[in-house]
Amino acid sequence: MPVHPLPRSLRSWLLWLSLTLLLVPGARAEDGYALWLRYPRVDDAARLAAYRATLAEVYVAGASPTMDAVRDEIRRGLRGLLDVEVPEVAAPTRAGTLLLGTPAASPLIAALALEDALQAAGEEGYVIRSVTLDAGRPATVVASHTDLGVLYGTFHLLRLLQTHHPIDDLDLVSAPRIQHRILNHWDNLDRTVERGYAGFSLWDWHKLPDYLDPRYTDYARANASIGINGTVLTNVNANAWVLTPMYLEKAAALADLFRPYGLRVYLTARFSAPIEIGGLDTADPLDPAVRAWWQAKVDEIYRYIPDFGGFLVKANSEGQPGPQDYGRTHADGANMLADALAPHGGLVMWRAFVYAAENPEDRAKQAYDEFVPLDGTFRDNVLVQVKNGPIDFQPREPFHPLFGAMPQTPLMMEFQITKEYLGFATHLVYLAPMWKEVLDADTYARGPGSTVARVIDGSLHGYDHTGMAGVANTGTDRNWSGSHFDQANWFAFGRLAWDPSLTAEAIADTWIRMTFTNDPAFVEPVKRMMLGSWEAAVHYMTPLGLHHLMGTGHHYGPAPWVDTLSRPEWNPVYYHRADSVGIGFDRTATGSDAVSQYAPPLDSIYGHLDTVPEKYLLWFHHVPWAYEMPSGRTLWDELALRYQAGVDTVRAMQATWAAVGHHIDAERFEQVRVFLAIQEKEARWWRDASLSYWQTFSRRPLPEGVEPPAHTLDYYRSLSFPYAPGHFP
Ligand code: GCV
Repeated sequence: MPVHPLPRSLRSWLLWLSLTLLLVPGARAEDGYALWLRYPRVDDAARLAAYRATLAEVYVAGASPTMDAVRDEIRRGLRGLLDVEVPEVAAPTRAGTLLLGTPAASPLIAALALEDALQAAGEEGYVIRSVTLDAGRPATVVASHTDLGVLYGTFHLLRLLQTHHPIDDLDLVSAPRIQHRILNHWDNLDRTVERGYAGFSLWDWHKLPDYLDPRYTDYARANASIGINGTVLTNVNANAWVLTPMYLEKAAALADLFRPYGLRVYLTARFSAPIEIGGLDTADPLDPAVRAWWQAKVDEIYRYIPDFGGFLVKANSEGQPGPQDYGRTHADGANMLADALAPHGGLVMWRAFVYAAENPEDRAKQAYDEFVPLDGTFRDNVLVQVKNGPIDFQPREPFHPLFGAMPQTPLMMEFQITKEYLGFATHLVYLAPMWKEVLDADTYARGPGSTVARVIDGSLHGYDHTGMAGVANTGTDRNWSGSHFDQANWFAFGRLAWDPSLTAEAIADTWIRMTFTNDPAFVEPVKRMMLGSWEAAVHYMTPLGLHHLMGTGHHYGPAPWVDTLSRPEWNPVYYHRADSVGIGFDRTATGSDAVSQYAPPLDSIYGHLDTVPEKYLLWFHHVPWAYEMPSGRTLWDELALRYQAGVDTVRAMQATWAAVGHHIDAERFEQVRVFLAIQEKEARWWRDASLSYWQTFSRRPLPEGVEPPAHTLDYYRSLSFPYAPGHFP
């Protein structure tokens, strides 16, 4: 028998690696660090020749740190994609000049009569156009009113090359539909990341402000490439220390690095900071000493960071201090901070994620009850930041009823990019379809067509400020997001914040081409896999409107049986209400009446069993196990088959991946392959644990086609994960 010094799995992996290197031209190990900003040589010879002719030289107008970033990126991009050194010239010399700049910086660009298009592009938007210069020479221009717009346009042009689009007849105008496109880092000063599954925090606070990790610049590049223009550096479960001079100096160093990329720095404000670091004995927002303290603190912050964006605040929620501790309202608290920030042009993003243990009302109703009466009482520089759904980033939720219900208060969207309730970094779940479902939902606030997207882009109510926040999924892992496919969610968040009307499919298509390859034999199946991945996770975790069934604290895996936590609304049994009759939360008029928080006709659509969309059935209704579903099956059978469908889809994803892997590098292929295997195992766990538990109520057999559980319910109940990542009790 031959003796193999290496284990079999490692041997086959090495074989795979060497075969890939031999067989796939240009395939080399990739670790994912470059994100979607890989610039590999264009592998279509005709396209490459056309690009080289159209982009034969580069003229960059203007000198500023942002224009330096433009120069750096175009050089980097063209060097990689065209595999030639494209010269930078002081004036066009031949056919095929790429002109990058503002009309203010360049008479040449000013002479191109782009004014109408530039007007439409606004401050951050840009124009990309194929033009003819005086001498009759064809050229391409990327222009904007601002240097930042030129940078955004440069990334767009590179995207066209990366996705192999023709560029000889361009006429594009692009402007963001949302003003504040912001990442929320739930990063702590000790570098742990709440709900972070990609290692530790990117911010190395201890070495800042002296050591500036080159990764900070790549972070800024990545964000600028997708139009993100703000970053909240710290966790909403805030630490007042970040407002002390020592930390402000560190935050300022990051702000200085990010500035050329248009990325503004924001911080979270702990409401009790005047007590904790200010030596006061109250944080009452109406107390003159407290107000003076915040004013002085804000003035100080602006001395460190002259373009500081403002504060994000979680108050009177999950134990965080807030104005209600002093008998004041959320508006009193937000307005105090807003008054301090207003002279500097700063914003307050005040979160509507509030619910209280003492409040016996359905948790799904509490934020609406709290905030709607305050509509119109917030200062002009306050935005209320609302999670996409009324509970908490569940695998699927109906849109939050606050959207459409506060016409006089700018509401901004809060999505979660990190996958706290969606399988952490190992499960492949592409989130754009979920975000699109919410953005495209009709609130009916002003009749049909009053979509959530129109609420947050300000067009429905005429808001002065608009914003979209995404809870970041980045960390120190080499691939930034913990998995290669989670990069797609960061990318999709930025693209949707720029333009919520983009489709999930178009975003996936672009991302796959930039991140892996343009080969349609890879792009098409992988795109289909991504587009079906969210629904698959909903099926194997929380089908038909079920929600909040995850393990206590860490939210890893199923634990629908938990009923022992001190706060009722922290127990999964609060949400599913399973009994011998049926399952689901009655939120109709006979139950908590949460449906009444939705505008007509949605209140009635959601409120009746025969009209409620199946996907929200158990969110709004307690439904008998024997209830006949539109499919003709009983609810029990339908539920069980949904769990099975989720598992089956993951298996199909595994097969897809195995079939297309040879189109890409072995390193990324292998990690995705293993992660899909983990996902399949955990999808079975979800199915088996959940169905075993539901069966104790339904007392019905599993329908044909559903695999029997591998273990007993007691086994699933016995599992415990005290060290699951992302959770710091
Ligand atoms: C930052 C959920 C999460 C918490 C998070 C909270 C919030 O409850 O589990 O980790 O805290 O949402 O959004 O404030």
